[in-house]
Amino acid sequence: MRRLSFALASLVVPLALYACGDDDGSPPTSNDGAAPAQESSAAPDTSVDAGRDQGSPDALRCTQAELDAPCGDGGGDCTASARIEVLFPLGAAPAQYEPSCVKVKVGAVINFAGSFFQHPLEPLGGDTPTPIPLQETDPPVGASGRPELALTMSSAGTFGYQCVFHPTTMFGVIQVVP
Ligand SMILES: [Cu+2]
Repeated sequence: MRRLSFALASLVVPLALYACGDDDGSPPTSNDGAAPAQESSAAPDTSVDAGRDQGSPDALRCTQAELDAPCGDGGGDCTASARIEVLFPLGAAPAQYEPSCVKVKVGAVINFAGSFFQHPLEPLGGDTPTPIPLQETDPPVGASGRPELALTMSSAGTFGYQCVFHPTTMFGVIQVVP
């Protein structure tokens, strides 16, 4: 008999909760947190400008103008450099990759330096296959004093990336030219 009572109680409680939730007239919450509806995409256009952030999950968020700008702290055309350091935070607070929009030549090394544990790196958008891996754990600390992931850009293409945790704050594009 005890067992039966327990079974009845476990049936009644969820029913009571359900009825209670129904009484307040609030709309269903099953859609909370869902991604916003995507705009229907027209014919594919693979140019960087066309891929700029317009709500598409794999949009590249650097313009070609940004990638063509003179190489500086913010990135740009760094095809004269054999190695680019892309810095991001060690702490949990998000901050944009520096630089975030970079153009280099085939053979250049992009050295990501920061906490991959706090800011997991993931490829997003652009050409495939991408040289940018999903990196969720910290590689060894390098000369920058931060965990470093050195990636050799072995083929031409345009490759997007972002932080898994802070995709609206931390994102970038590496364009590799012959
Ligand atoms: Cu992050």
